[in-house]
Amino acid sequence: MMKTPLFVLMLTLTGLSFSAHAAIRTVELDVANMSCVTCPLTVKTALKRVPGVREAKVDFETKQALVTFDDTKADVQALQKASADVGFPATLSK
Ligand SMILES: [Cu+2]
Repeated sequence: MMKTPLFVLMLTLTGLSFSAHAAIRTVELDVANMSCVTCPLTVKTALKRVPGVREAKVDFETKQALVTFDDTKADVQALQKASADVGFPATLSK
């Protein structure tokens, strides 16, 4: 009967560390000024350099960026600034 409390404790600790570290969020941005197929690469690189960004997909056809980031380290404003700094102002879609 010693294993049950330990197991419960481990679950509790895992749950706590999750809520403290991982607040993963995905947003869609409308990106302005993308005029050729290499523009999305510039935006993608800029977005991925923002601390906390896990993934960035930038689509030339739809002019949109799909960005997944850790909410405790980055925010939409930081993403917008990174994109604008390389010449592509971005706004939150929808
Ligand atoms: Cu271009």
